[in-house]
Amino acid sequence: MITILAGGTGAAKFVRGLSEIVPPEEITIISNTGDDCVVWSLHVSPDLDTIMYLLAGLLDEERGWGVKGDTFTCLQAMKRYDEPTWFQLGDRDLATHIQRTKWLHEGLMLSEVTACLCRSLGVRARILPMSNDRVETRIYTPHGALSFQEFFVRERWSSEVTGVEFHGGQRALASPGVIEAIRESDGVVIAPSNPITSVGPILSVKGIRPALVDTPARVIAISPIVGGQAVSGPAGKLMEALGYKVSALGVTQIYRDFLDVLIIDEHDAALSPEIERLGVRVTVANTIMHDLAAKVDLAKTAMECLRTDWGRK
Ligand code: FO1
Repeated sequence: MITILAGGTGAAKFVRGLSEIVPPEEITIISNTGDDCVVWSLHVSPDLDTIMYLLAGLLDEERGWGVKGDTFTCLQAMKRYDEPTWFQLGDRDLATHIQRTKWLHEGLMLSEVTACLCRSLGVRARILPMSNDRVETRIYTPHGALSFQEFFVRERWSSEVTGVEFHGGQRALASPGVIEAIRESDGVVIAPSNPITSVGPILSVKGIRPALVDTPARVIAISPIVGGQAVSGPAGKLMEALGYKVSALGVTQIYRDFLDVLIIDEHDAALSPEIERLGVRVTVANTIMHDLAAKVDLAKTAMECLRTDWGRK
């Protein structure tokens, strides 16, 4: 069993490659829910849905979110009611949010709802929300706090960032199966996701970070920072705002207490000695996943890192 900590488009690309070489029944994905939002009274879980759609063969892989070939007729109609339409929900995607919201109102937990949605869509890998409790990523700016989607989509991450909070994280309990997956896996992979706002909320949930520190499984991560820049999105901006170096070294600092191996890009090979001085082994590979072959190659590298005999933890 391989457990992946995932959030956003980088994770989806990695899981796409992994799904070509590991049977779905052997994959558990622990997904960020700090980006969840309520749109038109519907509960939207973007990172859960991205992985779910990917594994169901429904994801718009070019955009990195939503359902491929979706239409936006409802969104256009909502404009006539002066409802906010900056967060674009497609018509087919809406069915997922309507169903999720219905089941949540009927009293199911988010993890149960996710399992039901996955079953309906034929997803055989296990997708677990990090928590059934609400953990909300808040981005602080000089003009006040924004939710993650306000910062990321509405403001196109242009606001100055003065802080990040995972509101509710310390009280939140890991959802059923999360701690066991980390403890009992053959390996744990932190996907090449934003370490602050995709992986950070997962690590904020009570018990998850200690489980990563204690697990007998090897824990590896793939750096989402290449050549001093995020491969996509605001990871660099957020790392800088929180005082980390925008480099694979900064990624190491964030994960250092539980990380065994960091996969860094070929462009960053020169950082290897400094990273290894922090007690983390390094593997150098092409981490830019432009096509399916590159996604599969990176997944194979990650699986080799889990298998290589580097001695015990
Ligand atoms: N990202 C955008 O950049 N613009 C959107 O309008 C947008 C809508 C959207 C709807 C459903 C969904 O599941 C994801 C959506 N995303 C959109 C992506 C989302 O903001 C990000 O993938 C994550 O929250 C970051 O991991």
